[in-house]
Amino acid sequence: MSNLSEHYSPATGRRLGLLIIIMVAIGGVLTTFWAKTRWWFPPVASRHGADVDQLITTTFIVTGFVFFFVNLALGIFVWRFAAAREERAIFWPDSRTLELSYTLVPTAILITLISMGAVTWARVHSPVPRNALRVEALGQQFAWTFRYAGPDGAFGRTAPRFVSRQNPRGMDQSDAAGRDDIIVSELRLPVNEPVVVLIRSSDVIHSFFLPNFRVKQDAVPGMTTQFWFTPTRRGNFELACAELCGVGHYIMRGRVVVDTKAAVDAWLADQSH
Ligand SMILES: [Cu+2]
Repeated sequence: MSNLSEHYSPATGRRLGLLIIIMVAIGGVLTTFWAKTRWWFPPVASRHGADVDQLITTTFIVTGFVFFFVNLALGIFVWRFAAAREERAIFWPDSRTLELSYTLVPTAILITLISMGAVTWARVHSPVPRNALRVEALGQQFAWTFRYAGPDGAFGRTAPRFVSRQNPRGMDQSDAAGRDDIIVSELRLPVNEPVVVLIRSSDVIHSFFLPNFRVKQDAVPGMTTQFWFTPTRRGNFELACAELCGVGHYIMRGRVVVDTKAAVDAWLADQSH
């Protein structure tokens, strides 16, 4: 029976160890920093978005340290102990201190990260403020349209039996509340005011994704999902469908304009006649 270690020299072990340290430990970290300059999140434009970013940054720092030191240690051990023929590893049949520390330290770190996530999640998904502007977003292959309640502040009734090509929302024409509803193809929101988007789909599952606002919520046929947030910056932003929903998925984009309340109100008044 041939001894495997005869085929490997300490030099091979050192090269392999060095490769792990350079490629994984150092290369992985540098690549992340480089990627951060070009493929990172777009600038945040919502109140809760800042909390989400903070959470992601903290998670990256903690897991980044673990990633770096674990792979550094792996590289060092491969370097140091490769092809050591006579050496026998030092081991403990059991070590209370060691076992407790490698169990409790990761547990504490994970519980901290998960609690921070749970707190942020609870804040993001807290009850909708009473004064929030209500807008309905409808996803259909392959576009988004929006409905504002109009001057009466109430959405007209909808029902599945009214859904047709001309009436993808299923608006009930006999409901007076729906007569002044405003249906538009772009979303305009007042800055620094809470908005709740009621999200629907008329065909398959889509996903209402506003990268700048750190908002992502599935649009599910047969139900209304929702997401409330507060835009904090004026400007034009992208809405994308983030659920592969068919051949035209890639064109399923929309525009979100955030402006002063007066400008949005004036625009809405303009749409209604
Ligand atoms: Cu879609």
